[in-house]
Amino acid sequence: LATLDPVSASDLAALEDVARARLDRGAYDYIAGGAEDEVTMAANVAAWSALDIRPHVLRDVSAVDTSTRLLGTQVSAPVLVAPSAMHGLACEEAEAATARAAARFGTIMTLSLAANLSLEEVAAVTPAGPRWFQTYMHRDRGFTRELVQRARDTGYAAIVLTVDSPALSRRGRDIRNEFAPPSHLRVPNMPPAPSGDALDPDLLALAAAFDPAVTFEDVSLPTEWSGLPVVVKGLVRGDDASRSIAQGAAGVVVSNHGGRQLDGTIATARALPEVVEAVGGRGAVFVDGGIRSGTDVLRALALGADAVLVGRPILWGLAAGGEQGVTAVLTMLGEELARAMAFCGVTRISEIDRDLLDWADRPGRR
Ligand code: FNR
Ligand code: LAC
Repeated sequence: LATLDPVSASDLAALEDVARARLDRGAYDYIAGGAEDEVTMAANVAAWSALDIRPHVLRDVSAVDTSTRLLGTQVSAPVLVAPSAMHGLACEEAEAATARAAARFGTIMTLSLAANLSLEEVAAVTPAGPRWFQTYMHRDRGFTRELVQRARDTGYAAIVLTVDSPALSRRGRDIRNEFAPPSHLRVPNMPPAPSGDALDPDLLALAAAFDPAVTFEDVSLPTEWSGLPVVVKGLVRGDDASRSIAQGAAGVVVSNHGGRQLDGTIATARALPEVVEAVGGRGAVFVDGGIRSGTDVLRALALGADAVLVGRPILWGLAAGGEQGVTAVLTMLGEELARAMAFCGVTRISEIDRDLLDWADRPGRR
């Protein structure tokens, strides 16, 4: 393999090619794949590209600033690291490399419950963060409470409560590959398996500890336990978003888990406007799924999102070049966003609005 200079990879697709060449087939497919026919996974990407932009010209764009504030945290660009399981599949340093890259770039690293490092280990490598911690509601509420209190005690600034996984999805690639994570990987934040904390070879068995009986009434529990704000991740409907906020969530992530849960779910770009309207400024609105360029970030912000989360591209960067590769991905997205803003005649994140898109309800649209 040629040694990679990730900064020279011209775009995310090129980085994915490098990652594909470096990873085992099983690991690559686990990351790249989705549920069932992968219709939603593809629709996520296509729906962003389908949004036509109406750039302004002749405005002074000599100084473009992509920085913004999210739930009290200043970030250099509204591009966050999505929670994703087992970074040890992509890189030996695992989540430590991802967290360092996010901190260096100046954005929030969302650590997955299914990380290969403990939340304390990741906090130790990036004490200043910024970091959020993602979990599910476990059947064992006491375990969940201890987890979010450990997150608070080690400087995580918010709890991301993922709610789109009440059942196990069927992922054809993993079934065909008989994918099992390598036995040296641990998932130290998960409830202990009967076999100790070694990773269960049946990956999806991990999800057996998640409580399918969780409801809106439970949304406020992590805040009651830890004092941290809760962001509800994995909804695509305005009514669910509104109810989450009414039950005490500080924000929501419009997400279909990157097409890894219910295939056929609406693309997140298409679901976002309804959620923005229903939340009506009462909380933060984030979105993920298929964001592959800075122009996509601009589109999401134009539809009313406060920020985006990025999943697979982070893992391609990690596999291709470790910490440096993740830094390259975030830098590419940040620079592309700044460029798209300049082309659109806007210099601040707060100036990006729906008027920049050829939107169906725009007056005069044919
Ligand atoms: C995920 N995702 C995810 N989400 C979550 O809440 N907890 C998790 O542990 C994981 N694990 C995970 C593993 C892998 C390999 C992937 C690709 C994704 C979903 C993730 O947070 C996000 O919603 C999607 O990845 C966004 O879509 P894109 O950017 O990958 O298209
Ligand atoms: C996944 C789980 C771990 O999407 O969230 O693979």
